[in-house]
This record gives sequence, structure tokens and C-alpha cells, in this order.
Amino acid sequence: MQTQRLRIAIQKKGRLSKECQELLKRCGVKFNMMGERLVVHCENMPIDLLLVRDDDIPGLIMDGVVDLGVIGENELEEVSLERLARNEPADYVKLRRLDFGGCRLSIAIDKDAEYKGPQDLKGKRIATTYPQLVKRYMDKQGVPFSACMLNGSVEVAPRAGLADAICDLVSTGATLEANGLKEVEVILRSKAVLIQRQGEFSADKLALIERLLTRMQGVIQAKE
Ligand code: PRT
Ligand code: ZN
Repeated sequence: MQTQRLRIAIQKKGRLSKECQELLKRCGVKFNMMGERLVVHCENMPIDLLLVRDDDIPGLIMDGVVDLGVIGENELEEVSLERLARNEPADYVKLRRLDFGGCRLSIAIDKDAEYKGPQDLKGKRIATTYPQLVKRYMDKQGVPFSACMLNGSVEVAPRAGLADAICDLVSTGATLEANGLKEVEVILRSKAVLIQRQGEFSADKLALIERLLTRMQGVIQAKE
């Protein structure tokens, strides 16, 4: 069901939400975040913001439920591979990479373990929230492994005896260090991106997206 108003899905609460809201405000989009609302109507432009969990954003775009979304490339790529594997629509258009949400998806092992290369992961159990990305990487390396899917506390899996290695997001490296782990392979470098659904748009919506993109360009350049 498409509406006249441009629908943008953003993370409700988390690492992307503050910078995402700031970016929209700097682009001249006026809105008031209040309470636990799912939809926030912008005051000065025909835009509705949809406040959701980041995990839901790729699917909302790929199912054509919202027009634009802001999401980390890690999540976007994982969901995209998952949907392709299930023969579900996985199309989207990447409009631009943003200047926040930077991190890397890395494999880490016990800090004292020897490591010479991906071959050392042969037959190991890897705990992760990103099984599709891990599989794509390990298949490319030709290294068989087993996965252990965890939606949280991935970094404690080796110590808890659940896995031999982990594959998780890293920014400063402090979490790995605190858990006695060392980063041995970077499998993806990620940033937040602005994505658009596939398909037709009204001339008004296209013009609005164009205007937002031009402003975004200015805002991001001014910061550099
Ligand atoms: O509730 P919701 O599902 O919306 O949020 P979430 O908990 O799934 O996601 P959130 O808010 O934690 O992260 C959203 C996005 O931020 C991620 O998908 C990434 O694109 C991006 N991002 C950037 C990060 C990090 N940096 C990051 N450091 N996401 C998570 N981390 C975690 C990481 O998982 C690990 O636990 O931070 C820890 C490592 O940080 P360092 O600094 O110790 O290395
Ligand atoms: Zn999430």
C-alpha cells in the first residue's frame, strides 16, 4: 500500500538512531520524536518516519513497504543473502553511503591461539549473528566450518565453551580484548547506507528524494 507521503524507515533506538535523526534534521526535515510512536509525521515535508528495529529495515524496503531506509551494510547484506536463499525478493537501490555507523565484521579467536590464516579455522565452530556472511566468506576461502547462531553475547561464546571462534562487529576492539579474543580476519567493512525500494515512484516523491539527496550531499561535505 503506497501513500502520498514519503516513508522512511529508521532505527528506533540504537547505534544508528541518533546520527540518523540528526542527519534528517540537518537536511531540513522537521519532526518531533515523542513517546513510543511507530510513525512520526514530519511537519514541513510530506514525509513519515517509521521507527523500527534495524533488523526489520531491509525487509521493509525489499517488500516495498517503505520508500527509503537507513541501515548498516552488515545487516543489509545478511538479510539480502538470507532472502535470496529463501527465494524472497531481495532487491534495493543503494542511494548513498553515510558517514556514520562504521564498523567491521571480523572473525576473532582466543588471543593466545596460533593463527596463520583461514585454514586454521578448518572444522571449527564459529558463533555469530551473521551466519550468511560467515558462510559466504568461508566458502570463498574453501574452509569447512560449523556455525553457532547467537543473537547476543556472541563474544562470550568461546569462554562459555559454545564455540571455538566468533564472527562479530568490531569498532574499537575493546569488547574483543575484554573477552580475551583477537581479531584475525575482517570479512566486511560496513557503514550506514541510505537505501530505496525498487519500483515506481510518483513524480512528487522522486523530486522529494532528489531534494533530500542534494541536501545530504551538502550536509556530509560540510562535515568533512
Ligand atoms: O534494537 P535493534 O535491533 O534496532 O538494534 P541492535 O542492537 O540490533 O543494533 P545496534 O544498535 O547495536 O547496532 C546497529 C548497527 O550499528 C549495526 O548493525 C552496525 O551497522 C552499527 N555498528 C557500528 C555497531 C557497532 N559499530 C558495534 N560496535 N553495531 C554493534 N557494535 C557492537 C558489537 O556487536 C560488539 O558487541 O559493539 C561491540 C563491539 O564494539 P567495540 O567498540 O568494543 O569493538
Ligand atoms: Zn538489531
